[in-house]
Amino acid sequence: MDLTVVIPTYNEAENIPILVERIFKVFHEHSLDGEVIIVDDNSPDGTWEVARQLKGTHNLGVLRRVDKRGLSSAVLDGFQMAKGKIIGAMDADLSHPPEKIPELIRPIMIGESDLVIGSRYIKGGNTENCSFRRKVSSKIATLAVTGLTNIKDPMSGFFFLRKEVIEGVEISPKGFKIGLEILVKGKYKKVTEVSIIYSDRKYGASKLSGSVTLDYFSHLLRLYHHKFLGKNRIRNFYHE
Ligand SMILES: Nc1nc2c(ncn2[C@@H]2O[C@H](COP(=O)(O)OP(=O)(O)O)[C@@H](O)[C@H]2O)c(=O)[nH]1
Ligand SMILES: [Mg+2]
Repeated sequence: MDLTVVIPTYNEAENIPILVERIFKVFHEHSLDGEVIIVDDNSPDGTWEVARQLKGTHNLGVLRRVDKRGLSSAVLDGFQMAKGKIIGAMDADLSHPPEKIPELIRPIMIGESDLVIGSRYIKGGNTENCSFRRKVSSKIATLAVTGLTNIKDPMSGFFFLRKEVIEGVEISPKGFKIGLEILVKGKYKKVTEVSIIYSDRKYGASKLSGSVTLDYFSHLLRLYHHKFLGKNRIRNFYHE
């Protein structure tokens, strides 16, 4: 199988049918042998049930977790189930355009890259419909990681990688930024950014809260510690 797209969900019942249709349309149009895995943490709005009803003819897996909560751990559980040679993640809230998937996986498919990030902050990328507050907090969060990576949008939740990049790597299930964790700890030679237009959610609410922000900074401290005091200090800072 070419690729697996993992979608973490929490209260995304309105978004998920629209997103799933768009992804499989893209797979079909580009003759991609792909699967989608939705990892839902027992959403009160029944996202897992809505997702199960979409299975039909689609190559769609639904994991309903009742004992766990958290974005990064959901993506990791999805990766465990993945059958694709290329694995990746995207948000459920229609912020990430699935039509970009072929462009994102191409450098990996042709062996030019190991990890590809959908980037808002390179030429051609942008954010739409985002409040000023949200734009500023995203920029601050991104500035805070400049010592960890020179990637322009390391906080992106839209990314793909060769499965081997995280094989045998200890990836923390805590936190909201699994892509950043992979950028810092993953085994890769080349990482590429591909521009995307990010559009803020129309339906449902963001799960980013005060406690998530605190978690974010403690996560960053752990990653800085890993990078500068850990065993693999120099790995992956400079990307050509
Ligand atoms: N499974 C799971 N998914 C989550 C959790 N928190 C957020 N998500 C999903 O992760 C994605 C990003 O979350 P979102 O609230 O849009 O974050 P924001 O875009 O940073 O405001 C969405 O698809 C959410 O439904 C969680 O605790 N568990
Ligand atoms: Mg969102």
